[in-house]
Amino acid sequence: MNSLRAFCRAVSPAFANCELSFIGREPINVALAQQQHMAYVGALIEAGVDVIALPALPELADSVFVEDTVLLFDELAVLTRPGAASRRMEVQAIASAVHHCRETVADIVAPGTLDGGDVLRIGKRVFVGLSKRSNQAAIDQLASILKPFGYTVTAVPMQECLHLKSAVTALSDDTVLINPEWVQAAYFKDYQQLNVASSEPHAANVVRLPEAILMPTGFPQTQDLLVARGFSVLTVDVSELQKAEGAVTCCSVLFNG
Ligand code: CIR
Repeated sequence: MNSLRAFCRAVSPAFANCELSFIGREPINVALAQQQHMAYVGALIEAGVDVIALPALPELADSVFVEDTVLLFDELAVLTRPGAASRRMEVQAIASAVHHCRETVADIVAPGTLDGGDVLRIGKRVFVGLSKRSNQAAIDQLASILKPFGYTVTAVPMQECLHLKSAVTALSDDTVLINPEWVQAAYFKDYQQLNVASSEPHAANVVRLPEAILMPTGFPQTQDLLVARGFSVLTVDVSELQKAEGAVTCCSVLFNG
């Protein structure tokens, strides 16, 4: 288990039919989304990640957002039950690949609903957004599944954004990047907190790589804040993925392999 690996799935030709919850629908250039996704995968590979590239699923519009379908811990995997019914088939599509990576695979079951975008793991602590997509039943199931492995699970109420990781992600084991308008900072009181620039509410969603933070282009003030704190920052243009309410964490499931 010493290399960093990631599942990524190519953008579906049906991408323009994506689910939307908190933003309005704008025309999506699917070919450009596919190019941007390839550049995102390229950035992961360049950063030393061993990417497992999964094929596009023509029927499943949102399937590029693999993060929502599975949680990968060192000890086990947890297949989710996404909150949007249109996305549940995505879980079946990734299950066999997941079984190749972990011997223990648990499932979130009805009435639980859970999107991986709501799950923020920092060390042995797991924060789960109580969002439009993820409910208390799933959080209770996850807590029981993870307890034998020493993880503690905390439910975090949230508003005005799709997923917990739209509002807060980890920059390191002791620092989070947070938009305190969308989630209460008190839940993360055990961590140093760096607030996104107030003019860049969507900037909190970043991917923590071993040597750098990967974030979307278009958030220059927050990027400067990270650099001033000593983080090395890589950027990718994900404008077409953002029109589908996605960002950078959602396009990969990172795990130790
Ligand atoms: C959805 O509404 O499910 C997709 N259009 C966007 C999902 C983005 N996922 C994520 O940030 N983890």
